Amino acid sequence: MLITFEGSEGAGKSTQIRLLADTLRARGRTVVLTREPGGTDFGEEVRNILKHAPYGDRLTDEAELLLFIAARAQIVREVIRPALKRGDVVLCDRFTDSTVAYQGAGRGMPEDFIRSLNTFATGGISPDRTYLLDLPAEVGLARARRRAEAGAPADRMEGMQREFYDRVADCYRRLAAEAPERIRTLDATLPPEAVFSHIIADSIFR
Ligand code: Z5A
Repeated sequence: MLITFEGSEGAGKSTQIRLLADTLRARGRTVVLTREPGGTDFGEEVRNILKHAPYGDRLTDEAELLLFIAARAQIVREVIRPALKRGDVVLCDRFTDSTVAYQGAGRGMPEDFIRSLNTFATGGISPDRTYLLDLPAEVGLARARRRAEAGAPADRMEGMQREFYDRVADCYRRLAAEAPERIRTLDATLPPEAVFSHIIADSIFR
């Protein structure tokens, strides 16, 4: 089973993934926890370039898109596919929908092209379930601001204008409306335990 978590920055994806991994492991499941961009040696280097490289401001939108896709091609073949073959549960912090939302709606690149690149990178693997942690852009930005004030390093991907994050959030809501059988939308303004109670009540965990 491949389960992905999507949403804006600060929506609580990492928090929910940890809760779900702990619960599934306590039930005896083998869980592989991974993230995008990242999850492999190559992917983590790409992540560093995308988020923190000093020349990051000069990275073009096109190069950025292809880096996300390259990291995805690697994680699918090196981590996700083998884990699914073993019968493990794979929990992935962001996946294909992020590229549609951020590079498509956010950066304004053609969605059809991004979907084709996603299919190329994944070899057609699609999540069995996606949890969309839906959060108004201003709440996510405030959570990210608090993190920056607490000393987190500057992040190239978090420097966009408010309109960018509104487009991302709107795109996620549209994707959820288009694929209700896969994507479950959760109110990420609720306390973490309340959000998790909705996830663990999902019939796929019975
Ligand atoms: N990106 C892209 O553009 N295209 C792609 O194809 C892919 C990614 C795959 C990855 O950054 C960036 O890459 C991301 C999209 C882009 N960029 N932006 N901007 P990342 O992995 O570093 O960050 P993130 O994915 O945006 O996650 P995050 O900011 O680390 O947040 P999170 O994992 O969703 O939330 P969290 O760490 O669990 O919680 C954040 C804080 O809120 C923390 O202090 C928690 O204690 C608190 N929190 C968590 N849940 C709650 C609730 N329910 N209430 C109140 N407070 C909460």
